[in-house]
Amino acid sequence: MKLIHTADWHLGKNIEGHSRLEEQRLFLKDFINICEEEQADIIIIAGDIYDNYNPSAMAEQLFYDTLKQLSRNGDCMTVVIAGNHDNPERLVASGPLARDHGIVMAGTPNSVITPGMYGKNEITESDAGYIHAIIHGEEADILLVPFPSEKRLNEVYLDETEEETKKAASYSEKMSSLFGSLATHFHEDSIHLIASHLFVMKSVEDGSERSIQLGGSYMVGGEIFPENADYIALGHVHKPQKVPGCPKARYSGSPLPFNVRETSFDKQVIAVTLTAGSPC
Ligand SMILES: [Mn+2]
Repeated sequence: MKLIHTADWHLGKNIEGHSRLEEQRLFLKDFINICEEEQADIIIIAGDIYDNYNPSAMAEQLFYDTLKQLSRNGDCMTVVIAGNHDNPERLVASGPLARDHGIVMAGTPNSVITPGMYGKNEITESDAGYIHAIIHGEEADILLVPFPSEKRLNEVYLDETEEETKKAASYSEKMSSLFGSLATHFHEDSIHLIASHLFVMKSVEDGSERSIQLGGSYMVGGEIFPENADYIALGHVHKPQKVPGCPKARYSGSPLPFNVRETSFDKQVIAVTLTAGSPC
């Protein structure tokens, strides 16, 4: 299975009053070509599709037009999760229409995707934060954890511990417990994927990210991710990098520089070849 991972498009972003929409349009044209050339089976867009909660009609139109072309008439599955910049309800509002094009949209960690056909591929099983998909005959378990704010995380944080202990648990402990319970869905003979939008400690920011929360209480360690994940597609940090302490987790980075510091390194999208039971 060929996966293409991207994130942090920030469609509709202005810098000092200058619109970046034309540059974003050029990137997306490139991106559509890359996905076509690679014959991607699945595309993950790991959050921050838009730059703010109320994107312009032009930004929305650019997004929908791109999704339609990425779909290759429903042949490719595209998975979209919300980042901290996105309005989760608004982002997924087009979900029912997008489904015929193989597009799967998750706004919050407790989103449950309806099983069934998504374009030419199928979701056979689902739960909050989890789908099992059959894509071109290959099976994949995909954990979807859109930007988990403290409030949204508390809505899905369930375990056997007492109420008091639960309250005292740190953000990182809750995230670790969430991924632990989601990973129980992993089937042995399937590809194991994770898509999330969060900040992992020791990752290098370069200033154009809006802090997920001041004081760093939303930071998690690389060890919170399940060890048997094959690939972890992350969004939030705009510089492409492997996640310290978790080599299977990567930030694709944003496709365009959003501040001067970001002009010193190359931007990228990531292509990953996956086979169940062997390293990607
Ligand atoms: Mn971002």
